[in-house]
Amino acid sequence: MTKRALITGITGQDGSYLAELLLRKGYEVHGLIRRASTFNTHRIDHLYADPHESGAKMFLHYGDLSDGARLVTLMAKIHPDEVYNLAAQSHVRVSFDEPEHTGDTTGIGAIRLLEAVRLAGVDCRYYQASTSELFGASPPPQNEDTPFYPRSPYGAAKLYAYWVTKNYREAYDMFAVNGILFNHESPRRGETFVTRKITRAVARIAAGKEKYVYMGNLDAIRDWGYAPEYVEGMWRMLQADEPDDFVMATGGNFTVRDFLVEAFTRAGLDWEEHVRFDERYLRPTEVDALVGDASKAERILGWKPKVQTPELARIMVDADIEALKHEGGTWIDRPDLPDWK
Ligand code: NDP
Ligand code: GDR
Repeated sequence: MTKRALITGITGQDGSYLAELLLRKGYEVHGLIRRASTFNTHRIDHLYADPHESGAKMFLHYGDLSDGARLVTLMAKIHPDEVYNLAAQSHVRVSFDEPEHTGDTTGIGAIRLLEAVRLAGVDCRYYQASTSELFGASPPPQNEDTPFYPRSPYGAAKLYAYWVTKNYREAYDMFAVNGILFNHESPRRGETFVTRKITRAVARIAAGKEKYVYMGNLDAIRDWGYAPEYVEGMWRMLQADEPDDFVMATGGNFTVRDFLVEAFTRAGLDWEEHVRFDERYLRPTEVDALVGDASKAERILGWKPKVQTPELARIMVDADIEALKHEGGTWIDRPDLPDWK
């Protein structure tokens, strides 16, 4: 029997890699997309086949995590075997500007989806995209037993989503799990997250299109892994014998400055000549250091990432340099960034 998956957030970085993975594994993939006045499916266009054609395996449905009734209708219509809740207002800095919206989608959105599963009477496995931001101010290394101490409206909203997922597991015997994922990046990373902002700027500076990139706190420590490896971890979590929560991380310990050095050096540039400070990119409360201990995932799921942060930086710089050569012709190039990038 063909397995059926529903992915919320399918148009995002992780959603697109997960859709690719599941299609490769023979799944029928259903994705929730938001109606927008412009197309927002550039990351998954290469996977799409006209549903009128025989053999189409990916189907997109309009919906929004703020619309609970629609989620119930879709759940009843699709009857998925696996649900991956990846949708969220996922930008930490933006969550200070839009705290209520972030709470509504990133937090309450999760319970709307869990309720939709319950109300539609669907027997499925549920994955919640939890995050290392839950640990916030708790010092590294962080694992499944580290106390949570979120430092942003985003982190607090994800904390709610984490606990309702665990609660539905205990209250209704659902196979509902949290993947507590540390930062993971790729050439498909949103352009306003720090790694992609840097690698995109490196490409543009190397091509003479820009001279400077404006940055915030360079001392923050992160554990940056490679997104395609992490979506494989999500899938493994839903194939496990028992529902449980897992940290996924590389264990690497790098500052934003380290990432800058690696990325600029890859293009033969001196980062100090091109990086300037702008306090706009500081956060009212910062998460100083996130370094994950993913030994439980390795022990129980056999999951171990291969790509470490320096190699990731090189992959992303190379991809952005390549994308710039085809300026205007590929989805990767987006010259019209808003001013909060
Ligand atoms: P992205 O920001 O790239 O993608 C977010 C997705 O959510 C997009 O498809 C977006 O749709 C969708 N979305 C946003 N709001 C709504 C809404 N109200 N209703 C329906 N869909 C919505 O995130 P990533 O792919 O990087 O991350 C995936 C998930 O994992 C997120 O929940 C994130 O918080 C979490 N996470 C990410 C980590 C990372 O390092 N990448 C680490 C840990 C957790 P649209 O395209 O229309 O905007
Ligand atoms: P983060 O990612 O907040 O860890 O959340 P982001 O890339 O935005 O920031 C990482 C660190 O870099 C510092 N920083 C800057 N950040 C941005 N965006 N822009 C800048 O100019 C800049 N300068 C310095 C930040 O202060 C921060 O310390 C990501 C998201 O994907 C979340 O959804 C996810 O849950 C976590 O990772 C794990």
